[in-house]
Amino acid sequence: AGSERTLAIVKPDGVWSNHAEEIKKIVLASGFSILQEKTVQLDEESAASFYSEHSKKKFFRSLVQYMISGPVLVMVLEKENAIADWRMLIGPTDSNKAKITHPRSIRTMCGTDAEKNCVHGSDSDQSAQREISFFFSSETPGGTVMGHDEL
Ligand code: YYY
Ligand code: MG
Repeated sequence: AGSERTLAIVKPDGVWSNHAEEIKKIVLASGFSILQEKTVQLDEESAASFYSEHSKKKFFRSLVQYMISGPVLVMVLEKENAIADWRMLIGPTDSNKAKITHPRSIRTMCGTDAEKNCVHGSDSDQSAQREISFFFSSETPGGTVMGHDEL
């Protein structure tokens, strides 16, 4: 028990399709606190670094291009069991499968396929710590912060 933190991202397709506000409402209605948030434009190097665990996969180059195709909304979420509960809310990786098995999930709501799946969630406590510091520590800023005026 006790509170836990996870990293959530609304990916470029989710920002483009105007789902960021709706997703934030779901986050808050589900009992999470949003501790920090920012909108950032990732560059190729930072997107590749964020997803470095997948660097040998055949989808990696396409994934990096997708992640830099527009701004993303990055949030630190906190609640008891935040990591597993956020993964449960977003649903399975492939939005096409989510539509069948998890019809009420966020990836069903705004994702398209196995790549353009609208949202990210840390998959473990170790990943959450790495990903939160990736975006929110001053040493590794993880992309250019966008003023909301520019969006
Ligand atoms: O953690 P999660 O995002 O659900 O999936 P991962 O297996 O960690 O893959 C990360 C990311 O890679 C996924 O969100 C989309 C992309 N991807 C892909 O483009 N094609 C696949 N077949 C699998 C994953
Ligand atoms: Mg993952």
